[in-house]
Parts: sequence; structure tokens; C-alpha cells
Amino acid sequence: MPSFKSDFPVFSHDPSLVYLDSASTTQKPKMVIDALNTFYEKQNANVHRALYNLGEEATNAYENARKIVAQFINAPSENTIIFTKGTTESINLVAYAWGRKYIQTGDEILITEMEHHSNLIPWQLLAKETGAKLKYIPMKTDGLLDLSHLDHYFSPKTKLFSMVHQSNVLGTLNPTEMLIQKAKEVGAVTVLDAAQSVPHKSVDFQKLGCDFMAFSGHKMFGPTGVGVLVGNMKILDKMNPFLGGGEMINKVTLKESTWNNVPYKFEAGTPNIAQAVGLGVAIDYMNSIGMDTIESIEYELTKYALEKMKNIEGMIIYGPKDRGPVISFNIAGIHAHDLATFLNQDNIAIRVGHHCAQPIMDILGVPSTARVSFHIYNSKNDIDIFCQGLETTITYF
Ligand code: 7TS
Repeated sequence: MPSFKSDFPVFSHDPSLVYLDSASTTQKPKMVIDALNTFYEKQNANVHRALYNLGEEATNAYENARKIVAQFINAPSENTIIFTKGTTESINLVAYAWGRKYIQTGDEILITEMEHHSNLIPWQLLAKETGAKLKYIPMKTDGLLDLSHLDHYFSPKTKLFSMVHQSNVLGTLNPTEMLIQKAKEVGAVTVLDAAQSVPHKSVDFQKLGCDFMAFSGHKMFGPTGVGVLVGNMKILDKMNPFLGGGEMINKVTLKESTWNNVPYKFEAGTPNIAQAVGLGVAIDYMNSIGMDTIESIEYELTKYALEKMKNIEGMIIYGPKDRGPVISFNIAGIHAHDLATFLNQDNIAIRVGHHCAQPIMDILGVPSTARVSFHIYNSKNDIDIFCQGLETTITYF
């Protein structure tokens, strides 16, 4: 299995670090860190307004990043790519700018019980404000969606359907295309939370067929503070603005104003320019490896970890057999927080808690889980060290 650890400076800075929390955020390759420095050293100016060379260079770098993103996910045009702060902001943008315009009392919003809070709270808020009903496709205790009564959930009242592509807690790979198709058949607008899929495999926006898709740069080797909403241009065009301010306007008078074209209508104020440029370079990095290679490395790591973890005394692993590179677990008799604290003494970084998906914890009947998640800088050796750390912790307790 190829090793990409040397591309990531954090591991030369701290060679003993075993980083198993990439579902939270990934480490950054040198290429991306260098691109941020280069931007600030050589290209920094505000975008879309300066008539001087530096401003044009910054604008070109920012707009080039938009093209790279569009190609990466096969968007129909770079104009459908809106830079946001991250997945959370992307989903809120739809809930505010589309939802507040189109959702009414009596309408239904459909999501699943498997959602990260950022694909749940915006819809709860919208439902409360508009008098719409929020419904959930259930999740079973095995970590799969319960698809047995879909016709009960999808109806002509369903105006919006939003779902997670790949679960951040259980790694579940959902039957996304089938569910999007179901939603379309009843005329619903569809949103996909792709925060945990775009960083790990090839994702084709047009093939998936959803109206909106959201993801975060920082989970795919990019900087924090930049994410993407890609959307259906016909819908984007008709939506209300999200935030008001500079750049999103066409003509402003003291009485009323008109809006700029998409995507600028949704990018009020000075955007995260360097971060967007950094995200473009992160995608260049992923492309240079190949998304299929990334997916197969992670598949092998996950399979290896599942096999090893299974043999540890008291181990309870949650979620289905086929999954993305995420494993949630508990060890009987040891609190997940104690596990993380003990592993940290050996410089092993894992996440514990409800993973911003409290309804999943309720379904599993636990207050929290421990979670390991992988990316291409991980190795089987990391997993061996982690499993050894678990054994030592168990012996202590
Ligand atoms: N959706 C999913 C599926 C996620 O995993 C996350 C973050 C988000 C949305 C929100 O992304 P953000 O970049 O806007 O914060 N997930 C996690 C996690 O699993 N651990 O920390 C953050």
C-alpha cells in the first residue's frame, strides 16, 4: 500500500502522531500550505473589484479554484459552484434562501434519522418557522436506513428531501441515487450532504441527480473556512439571496436593490479567497493520486481495522459491514471518554462523543461512541498501534 505520510508536514513535526480523526478534519499536505503562503506573499488583494494587476491575479486564482471544484464533482458549469464557509453554511443557505421562499404550512420536509446536526437543525428551524412538518426516514440499529415503508415518507406534500451520502458516525453508504429518484418522482427539491463522501471517492454531481450538494474543504485536505454548495442553476436563479452586502448586488438604491448573477448573488462580502485557492490545490493533490486509488487505500485500511478490532475483548462495533473509512465502537465497561484520554497518552488521536448526530446515539441506545476515521496518510501500522493502545487501556481498567 503506498504511503502518503511524507506529503503532510504535521507528521515530520510529530513523528509519533497516530491521527485517526480525519472525519472531523484532515491534515494538510505541504502543497496546500505552500499555496496559502504563496497567495499571501504574492497574490493577495480583494477579488472582483480591483483594476490593478494584483487584484486581477487574486480574482483569477479565486475563479480558477471554482473551475477546479466544478470539474472535480462534474458540475454542469462553474457558475453553479458557490463558495461558503463549509457544509453547515451550504445547507443553511438552501434552508434560508430556498426554504423561506418556497416552504409553507402543511408542506413536508423529509430527511433521515442518520443526519449530522447540520443537516437536521436548519430543517427543524425552517419547519418551526413555516408550520411545515419535518419527517424522518428511520435508521435501524444495524446502521442502515429502513427502506421498507418509503411510500409512507415520500408524498406529493414532500417539498424538500435532504440526506447524508455517507454517515460520519457509522460510515454507512446510503442508496442515494434511488432515494433522490424517489424524491424527484413526488416533485421534491433534493439536497445531498456530501461532507463525508466527496473527500473519499469520486462523486459525480450530475450523475447523482440531486438539486444541491454540500461539502467542506477542510475534510479534503483544504483549509478551514471554505466549503461548497453546488446547485441546480434554474433553482438558484429564482432563490432569494442569503446574506446581504457587497458583491451580491447589481443595482442598489435607497428604496430597493437588485441582485448579482449566481454564484455571486450568494457570496456576499469579501470571500475566503486564500482558502478557496487552497481548496483548488487540495483537489489538484487528490487528482494527482486519483480518487479511485484513495478509495481503495481507505477500503483496505478499514477492512484491516475491522478485522483487528473484532478480536479485542469487549469490543462493540456499530454500523454495517460495507462502509466508508469510519468505525464507531465502544468497549464494554469503559467510558468512551476514558478511552480517548488513555489513547491520547500514547499520542493516538480519536474522537469520542455523539459526533453531532445525537439521534443516532438514541437509536444505538448509547450516550456516546468512540470513533476512528482514516485517510491516505494512515497506515496499517497506525492501526496496529491503535489496537495495542486499546489492549493496554483494557488491561488498566
Ligand atoms: N455533514 C456531515 C456528514 C459531517 O460529517 C459534518 C462534519 C458536517 C456535515 C458539518 O461540516 P462542517 O465542515 O460545516 O462542520 N462532521 C464532523 C465530524 O464527524 N466530526 O467533526 C465534524
